[in-house]
Amino acid sequence: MTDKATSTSTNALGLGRGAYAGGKSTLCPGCGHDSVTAQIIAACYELNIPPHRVAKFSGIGCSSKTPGYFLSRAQGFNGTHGRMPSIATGGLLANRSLIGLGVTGDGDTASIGLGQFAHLLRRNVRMAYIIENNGVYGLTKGQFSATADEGSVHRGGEVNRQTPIDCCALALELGCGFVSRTFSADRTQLAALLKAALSFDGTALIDVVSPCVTFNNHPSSTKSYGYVKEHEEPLHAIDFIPHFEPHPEIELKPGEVRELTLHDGSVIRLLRTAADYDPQSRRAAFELFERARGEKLLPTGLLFFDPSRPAFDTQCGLVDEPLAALGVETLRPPPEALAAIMEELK
Ligand SMILES: Cc1ncc(C[n+]2csc(CCOP(=O)(O)OP(=O)(O)O)c2C)c(N)n1
Ligand code: SF4
Ligand SMILES: [Mg+2]
Repeated sequence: MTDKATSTSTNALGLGRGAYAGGKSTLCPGCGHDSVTAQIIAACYELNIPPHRVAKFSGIGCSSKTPGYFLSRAQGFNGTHGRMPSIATGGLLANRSLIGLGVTGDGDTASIGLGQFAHLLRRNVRMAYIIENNGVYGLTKGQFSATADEGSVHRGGEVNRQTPIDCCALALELGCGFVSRTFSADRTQLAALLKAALSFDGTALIDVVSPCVTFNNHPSSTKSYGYVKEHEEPLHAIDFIPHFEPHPEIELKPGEVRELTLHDGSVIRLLRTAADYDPQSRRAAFELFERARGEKLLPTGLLFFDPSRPAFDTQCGLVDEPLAALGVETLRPPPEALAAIMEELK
């Protein structure tokens, strides 16, 4: 598997990268969101995902426009502001064969959409949920969003005095089994996390710090390229080995690598750093958030992993077939079944 595929290369489905492309981006040149789009295209191509099996969901914002720029052959629904989670929940329950991919902004998710986001997490809807987090409402000209750090300075000089909402800490609290944070300019980490999230059996959250070059990329912004480069603290080097690939042997001393297995046999391989962070410990994750807040650090990587909670469609006991494809004989119970129900209710 390589990132250096040429334009004539095809994946195992015989599709070129072009089959995973979308329309031309209309975002500002240099916007972090375009880097996320590029990695989504690469991840879907490299995972051999048939584009029509993906269901893209978004709300309103520059970030929520991006599903127009990748996988034009996928299914998609661009919802209203902050309401993407309920649309995604309905769509993914109605058709369990779809691969859910939500792209949203910090305003869409943490400001107007916070309630919807919280319920998606506690239900564990099976989808990759990407927040393109720039600390502002880019589309409406750069007002602070609910993830703007306390003390962050607006380009007009105004200081944010409010406590930020940490979407990863909230996800951990609400039982999410895949909590991660990365930076749009960290292509290797973002690529591995995207592939793992698309393969996870539950809600997989990726909070991507994705700078808004037009409204929030000045030196006193904590969501600028410069600030993130200086404060990012990668917890591990991360690699994703899909289930259909042989797992390469690597020459490392025992204890230097941690392998996390997904339900389909894919493996997330983490190369431990000196800090030896354990992403399977909730306590370690909460301590990390606390330390990061105090020391103004931005730990990135897989912050928490627990694949044990069943996804919402499994909890609901749904049939495998898309509901729209069920025949009338399945949907309409015979008179005896109705009689049995009536008998029970007596
Ligand atoms: C109900 C409603 N309220 C407000 C708006 C105006 N509005 C559009 S996008 C947006 C914020 C987008 O911010 P974010 O989700 O962070 O996306 P970004 O543009 O930063 O990528 C707002 C407030 C709206 N479209 N609908
Ligand atoms: S306004 Fe900001 S978030 Fe929107 S496209 Fe431009 S740089 Fe990106
Ligand atoms: Mg934003």
